Amino acid sequence: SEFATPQQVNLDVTVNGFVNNEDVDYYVVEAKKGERITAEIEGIRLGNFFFDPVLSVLDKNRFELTACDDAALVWQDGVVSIIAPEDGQYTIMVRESAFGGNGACTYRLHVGRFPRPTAAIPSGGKPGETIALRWLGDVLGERSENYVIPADATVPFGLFAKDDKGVSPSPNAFVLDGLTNVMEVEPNDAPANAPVFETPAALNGVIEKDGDIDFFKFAAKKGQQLDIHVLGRGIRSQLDPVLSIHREDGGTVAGNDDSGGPDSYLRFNPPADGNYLVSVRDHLNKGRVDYAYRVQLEPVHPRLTLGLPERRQYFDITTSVAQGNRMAILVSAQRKDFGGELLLDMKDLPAGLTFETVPMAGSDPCRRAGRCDRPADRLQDSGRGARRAGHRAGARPEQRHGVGPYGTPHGHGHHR
Ligand SMILES: [Ca+2]
Ligand SMILES: [Ca+2]
Ligand SMILES: [Ca+2]
Ligand SMILES: [Ca+2]
Repeated sequence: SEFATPQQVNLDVTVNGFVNNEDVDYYVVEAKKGERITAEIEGIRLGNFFFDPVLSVLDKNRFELTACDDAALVWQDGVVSIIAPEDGQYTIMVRESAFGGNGACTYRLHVGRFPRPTAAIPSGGKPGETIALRWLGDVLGERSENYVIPADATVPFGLFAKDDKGVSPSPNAFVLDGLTNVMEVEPNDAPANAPVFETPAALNGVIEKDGDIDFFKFAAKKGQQLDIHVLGRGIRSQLDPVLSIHREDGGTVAGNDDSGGPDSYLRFNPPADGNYLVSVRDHLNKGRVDYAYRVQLEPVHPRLTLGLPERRQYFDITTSVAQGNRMAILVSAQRKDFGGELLLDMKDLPAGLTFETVPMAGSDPCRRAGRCDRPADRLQDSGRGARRAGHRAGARPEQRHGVGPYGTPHGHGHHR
């Protein structure tokens, strides 16, 4: 469409569309002065195609009020919010970032008055506990609520912001790491003002303005190692964190900026008994009301990551085992902080199927095929049985940090 001939849409709808080459789509909405208008697009997150959308909001004079190409919250999709400065019409523009596009570039555009906070802290907790949640980054400002984490919550998990105007179209990331939450208390820009906590714990805060740095203090024993992860992008925050560990009497003993992405990680081996400080800041010393972080400090846990190397992203693996026949599945295993033999099992197989693997020795290069067998004499009746025997491989691979469908980092394969 053209700016002069946009498609009229109501507020609080989802528009399904697609972007062709050099295509720009215009949608116009009617809003009252002071109303919150948000547009959030799902393009690349639909997983159909490498479609990188850009959103803008224009007023009736074609003046751009706001625009967004990529936002950490929604990956390379965009999200824009305004408070309508006057009664009237506002135009939402959708295009591909390089003005490309084709029939596979489908999108879902959510337009409405719903809340759209860009961060929530604390950004994790224990199933069943009640937390004092702060919603940050909404164009109408911060909001707080008591929130009960469902006792049966499972990964991936996210929080949907709700108010009297609606519900966010996609959740904010929330980590179920079982750690005790510690909240920052400003001012904490100097070690002398650092709140004291005990490990293991998760520290939650915001680098809320340019130049902000947040200190926290804890006691450690010589040789008792800690794994320290800072989740910025891992909780879909725009913050690019820098982590440092300092001695109480001054001097930095460890630090990390990026660890396979903008987030920070280090394994801290305390050189002596005593008090230490953790500090978090932005790598460019920038800050914003939604630059949230979560620092996880835990003892070293053994981790196991299983993968199905033949799996394609966004597709589940289905294995069909023909009657009287067998099928092999390739499984990869990555051990961290433990060694020794691994034995795989597959639960809840359909009747008549058996599964067999040989142990993966500690010294093994990390791949092994599992085998499903289906003897001919066990399933006599047929066509139906044969179709039912198509079985989803149970060992879903763990995904990389931050690529879960709900933006919840769940690369931590803790085996406690
Ligand atoms: Ca984009
Ligand atoms: Ca802060
Ligand atoms: Ca601070
Ligand atoms: Ca970083």
